[in-house]
Amino acid sequence: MKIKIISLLILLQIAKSQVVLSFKNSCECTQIAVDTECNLLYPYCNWQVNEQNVGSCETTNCYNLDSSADCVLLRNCIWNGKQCLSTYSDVQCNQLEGEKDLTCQQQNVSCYGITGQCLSISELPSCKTYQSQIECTIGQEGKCSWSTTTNQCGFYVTCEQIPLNICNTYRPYETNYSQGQYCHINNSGQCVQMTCSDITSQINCTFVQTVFNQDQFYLCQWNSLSKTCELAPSTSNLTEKNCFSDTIGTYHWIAENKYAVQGICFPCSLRIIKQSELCLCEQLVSQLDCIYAKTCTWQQNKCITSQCSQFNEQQSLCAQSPACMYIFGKGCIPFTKCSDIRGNNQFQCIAQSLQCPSSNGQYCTSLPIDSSIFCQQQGNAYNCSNVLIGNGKCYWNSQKNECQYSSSCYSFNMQDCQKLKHACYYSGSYCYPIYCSYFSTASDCTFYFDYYSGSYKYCYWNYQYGYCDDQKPYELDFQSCYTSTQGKYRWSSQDSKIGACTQCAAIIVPNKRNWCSCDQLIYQGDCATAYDSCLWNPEKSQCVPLDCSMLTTRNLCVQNYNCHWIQYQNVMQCLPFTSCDKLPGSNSYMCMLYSQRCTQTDGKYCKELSYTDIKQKCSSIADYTNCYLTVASDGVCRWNTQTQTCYALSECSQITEMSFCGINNYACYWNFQTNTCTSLTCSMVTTSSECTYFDQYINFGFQIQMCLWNTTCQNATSTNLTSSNCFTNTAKTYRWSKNNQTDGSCQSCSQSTIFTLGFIILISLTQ
Ligand SMILES: *[C@@H]1O[C@H](CO)[C@@H](O)[C@H](O)[C@H]1NC(C)=O
Ligand SMILES: *[C@@H]1O[C@H](CO)[C@@H](O)[C@H](O)[C@H]1NC(C)=O
Ligand SMILES: *[C@@H]1O[C@H](CO)[C@@H](O)[C@H](O)[C@H]1NC(C)=O
Ligand SMILES: *[C@@H]1O[C@H](CO)[C@@H](O)[C@H](O)[C@H]1NC(C)=O
Ligand SMILES: *[C@@H]1O[C@H](CO)[C@@H](O)[C@H](O)[C@H]1NC(C)=O
Ligand SMILES: *[C@@H]1O[C@H](CO)[C@@H](O)[C@H](O)[C@H]1NC(C)=O
Ligand SMILES: *[C@@H]1O[C@H](CO)[C@@H](O)[C@H](O)[C@H]1NC(C)=O
Ligand SMILES: *[C@@H]1O[C@H](CO)[C@@H](O)[C@H](O)[C@H]1NC(C)=O
Ligand SMILES: *[C@@H]1O[C@H](CO)[C@@H](O)[C@H](O)[C@H]1NC(C)=O
Ligand SMILES: CC(=O)N[C@H]1CO[C@H](CO)[C@@H](O)[C@@H]1O
Repeated sequence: MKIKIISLLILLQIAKSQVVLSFKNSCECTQIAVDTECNLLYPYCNWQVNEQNVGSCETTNCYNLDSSADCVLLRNCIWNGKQCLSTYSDVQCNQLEGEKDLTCQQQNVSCYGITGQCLSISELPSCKTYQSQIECTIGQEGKCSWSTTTNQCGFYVTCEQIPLNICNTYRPYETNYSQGQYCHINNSGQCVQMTCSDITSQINCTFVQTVFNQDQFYLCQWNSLSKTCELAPSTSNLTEKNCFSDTIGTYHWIAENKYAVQGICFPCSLRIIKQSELCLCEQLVSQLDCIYAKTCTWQQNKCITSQCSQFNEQQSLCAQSPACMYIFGKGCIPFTKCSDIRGNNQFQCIAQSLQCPSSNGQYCTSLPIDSSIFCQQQGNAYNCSNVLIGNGKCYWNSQKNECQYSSSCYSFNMQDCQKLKHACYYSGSYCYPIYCSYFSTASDCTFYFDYYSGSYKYCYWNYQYGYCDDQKPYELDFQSCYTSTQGKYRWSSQDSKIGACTQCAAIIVPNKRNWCSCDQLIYQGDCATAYDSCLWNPEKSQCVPLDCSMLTTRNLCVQNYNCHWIQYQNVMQCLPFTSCDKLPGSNSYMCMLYSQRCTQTDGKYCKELSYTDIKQKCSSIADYTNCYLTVASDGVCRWNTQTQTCYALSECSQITEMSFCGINNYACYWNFQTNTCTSLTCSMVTTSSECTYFDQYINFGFQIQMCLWNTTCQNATSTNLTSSNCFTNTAKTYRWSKNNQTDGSCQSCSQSTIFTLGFIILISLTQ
């Protein structure tokens, strides 16, 4: 029973000490409120004034563009020599049918050659194959350069390769936001990348472009004391005047009202993601991860949540820290409750605390429960495009003149779809969700946003086979584990050589309840639901346990009571469980990577958890890091900072942090009104799919309360359940008694003599 709406939501800010700008994050036309900013986005957007004299920034229609140069800049437009046409599906370069005297690029900027034989860049020959200086212009590598010393055509990938005589003037490509110079000769006489500090005037101190990446800019800022230009660590110095223009149109200014100076320079592409997925400071084991985590402080060999007063000068960090809130005039103070923060729109609220990303018109509130109603309440295209919700998206339906909600890409038309970069793509006549393998080049292969789950997904380029694959965080190393997962995974030890990249939100509550064993699952539908441990044998008409070797990922393997994930013949694989004892591991996280039965350690090797061994209680753990979220024989452990002791959690109400309340999503939920972690009941669940059961205890939930959806979510008993929900709504402790959907009853499995110790992963793992 996972209640989506109560999980804490947060915005993902760029967490590094530099601001990387990319056109992929450009503002949408309708996010812009001012004509001067809208004009900067011409021809993509244009300012329109209606009969009531109200202006708005609109997406340009191909038919309204009368020059080839403007037309070809728009992704879905093609110039045919006379007019700009809208294409409903992609026209390949070799299909272009323009007037004879048009070059390919005059019809579509991404096509080269002469009409009739237009080629896309990947179809061009390599620069190296050109024999003369005249041919040496563009090849499959991009811009080609002729070397007068070797009389050969080649290409450059770094400034260092560029001959000094052309260093200052070399342009790998031109963009609208070109910083003028890409490379320059430094004081040692070498040709190097232009950086912020090479810029000498305040007016030009905006951003620098990375030489060989057309879509990567670094924000600079002017230091008025030293009169130098430096790399900007954040966007907090940007003002109403330069917020939009200095960020190549990817941030916009949100003020309290038209006349207020207080405001914030806000990324247009920001989305709200679930904070419950992010690591808490206390979960970070390695010092490096703690340093990367901007709201944490490394102190006495442990990582702790920073004091709010440290963020008085850094509003965006203050707003990101779950423990703090930023109040205009007061600075950064400990978080109390949303209704203590004034704000009459979402942006004012987010600027003060990401935990309160909405407003009732006067004070900030948590995010509205129902996104579709929230979207509908947005009365104009500007408000509709700027509203932030957790998953899904609000979009303006100009035919119906209303703001609508969609949870996936499929409902967007071509124009909207094409603007949802890194989330959706348009093909044929449909809008589809993006996934890693959609990206066809290493430079595009970065991340995408999944509207359905409301989360970012990361990709990596597989150089061996040349394709874009889903990132496998557990393969990340000490250096990149935390940063590459944007703070969702952490390195499991203080030592860079020993350890693994492990997920913070995968908090496991061991469960002593009597799960049904595979052979007890008589109904084929129940066996199918237990797909991660059982398999239906059609010949025998029986449900049989899965062979460990069939579990090919670590997560499926470690959850299975009978298997463990270990190295055998130099490969990590899933083998029948034998013992935890010989497996090296100095803390609980490392040991659980073999099997979730191995939660204990003697400091060097792992040990199996025994519920009866009193030596394995939380109170016997003396060390802070090992205590934190270790699963011991009496439950999930926590550190008491007052008494400096380790204890087992038993009640939801013992939890005071919002993100930690998600430790058992089937037992506790965060109440935004009272700001407390509270026990769940069936009646709190608002959707039928989440109406299953709840755990009556936070830790070793022997007891559950079954729920059932009957217009609302209500308490139920096994007699209320049917073949379709008997197994699921009883936490796998009851099964349907006959292999017939309509005949039979919902019966307990616990009569069985086999005692199964099961584990639940509360947050589904993706690796
Ligand atoms: C322009 O050409 C590129 C490269 O082949 C292609 O991906 C793109 O879809 C074309 N644009 C249009 C509007 O057809
Ligand atoms: C700013 O940069 C442009 C382009 O490189 C240059 O022409 C101009 O002189 C610079 N302005 C100042 C004040 O340095
Ligand atoms: C010039 O660039 C080279 C190569 O990056 C570097 O090693 C050298 O220190 C730089 N010189 C100065 C004075 O910055
Ligand atoms: C930029 O920000 C820093 C600290 O955030 C501050 O010290 C400095 O005065 C600011 N500069 C300007 C021009 O606002
Ligand atoms: C748009 O949002 C602003 C700020 O919240 C609000 O003042 C305005 O009334 C909204 N407009 C409409 C039409 O809802
Ligand atoms: C739903 O609840 C009503 C009374 O509240 C009850 O009569 C009915 O049988 C219930 N439906 C099911 C499917 O249990
Ligand atoms: C539902 O069950 C819980 C305990 O399992 C109980 O506390 C609660 O009062 C029950 N609610 C109703 C409406 O009967
Ligand atoms: C469960 O069954 C009882 C008795 O038939 C009925 O009163 C109750 O409304 C049912 N509960 C639900 C949630 O349908
Ligand atoms: C399931 O049970 C119903 C009712 O007893 C019976 O009519 C039907 O034939 C059974 N179906 C199968 C596939 O056995
Ligand atoms: C803001 C800006 O510089 N826009 C320019 C982008 O490029 C087109 C075509 O090269 C120009 O017409 C715009 O003025």
